[in-house]
Amino acid sequence: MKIGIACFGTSGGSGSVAVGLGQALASLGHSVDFIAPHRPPRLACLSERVQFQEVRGFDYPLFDPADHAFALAAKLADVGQRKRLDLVHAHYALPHAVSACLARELLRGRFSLPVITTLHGTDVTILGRDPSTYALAKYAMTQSDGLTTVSNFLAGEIADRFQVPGVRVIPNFVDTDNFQPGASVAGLRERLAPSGEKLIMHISNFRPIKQAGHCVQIFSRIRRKIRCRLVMVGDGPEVHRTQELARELGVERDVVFVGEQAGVVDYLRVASLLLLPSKTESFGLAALEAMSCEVPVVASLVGGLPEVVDDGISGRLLPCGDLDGMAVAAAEILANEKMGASFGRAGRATAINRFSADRVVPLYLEYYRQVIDQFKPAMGAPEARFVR
Ligand code: GMT
Repeated sequence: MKIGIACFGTSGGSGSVAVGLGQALASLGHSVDFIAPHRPPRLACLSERVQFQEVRGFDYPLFDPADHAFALAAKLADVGQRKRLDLVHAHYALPHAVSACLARELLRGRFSLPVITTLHGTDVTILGRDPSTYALAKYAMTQSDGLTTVSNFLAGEIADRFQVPGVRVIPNFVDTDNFQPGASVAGLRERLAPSGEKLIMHISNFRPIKQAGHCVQIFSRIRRKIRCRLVMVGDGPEVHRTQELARELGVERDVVFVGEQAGVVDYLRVASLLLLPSKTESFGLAALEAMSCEVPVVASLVGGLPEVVDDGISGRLLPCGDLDGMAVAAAEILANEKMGASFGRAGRATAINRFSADRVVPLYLEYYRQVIDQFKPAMGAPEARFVR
């Protein structure tokens, strides 16, 4: 198949899933065109089967550079027809799914371009709450020819908030060959833990929903009992405020902000724990990637995380905001090597048995074929509905 993938060019979870899916599809012999404003950070290498089509804003003075959605629709229609794509897979409702549906309509009567949308989380839980974006998000859901989401939790949110039932749940996945325990890059552990401290990792895009400040508050509690350091991986709007908080709590010497890192796996390989105290997570890809590297997870008991982390088996899940509870749970794991190793082994088993690319990517392929088969005959029916 020839697949177009519309996604963010940033390092957030939906972009990471989109890149992982495209690369897996290419390794199975399909050809994939990524269509985005910037090359996604994890899209390391291109080939004749994996290409990147940059979406540039219209060079027209009256147009606001923010008119990205129109430029995306035009690019999708151009690439779709020129490369005779079998379908477009839009990751995230806005702007990707709306632009993909517009591209399909631009081609109607000349070329059939089915649209499959995957809803990833904040496109439902945040954009779905805001009246100015609710209608657009609902349009994306009802006009897509196929609709998937990443957890049963989010499928429930979609049904409740948008009255769109029967969304296909295809979970996020992890490349368990890449995300596996092992030697990290030379010197990284020594640089991060010069006195052999245990390393607690937080990996996110530092948006408010991640509650990075809670990580520092939890860490300040753990540090009283255990020699450890907190490594903050990623970048985003909350970094500066989180650095300020570390200074206020007097722990700034043991909290390391390393910014965006293409090699997240290298940091996970030197971690003793992943901390993810988010306000909500539709799935929590960072937790799955940590588990695949045999890193125990302490996270909020919210959203889709209980579908990923088994409390007391591969990590600990505590109520969002329970800083003392998360600190006690984390300290217990760090102090008990056997517990940490057991949680790590169980986490990797979960990654391999439930969320590996080998298991999940075929589910997308089967769904693609269903949607294409359903779409072609109904090509003339403007009210084509998505495959349930
Ligand atoms: O906020 C982020 O983590 C980025 C966001 C996104 O849409 O890029 O992540 C969402 O999608 C990820 C991949 O499906 C999920 O693992 C995250 O849980 C989800 N984030 C939230 O729901 C807050």
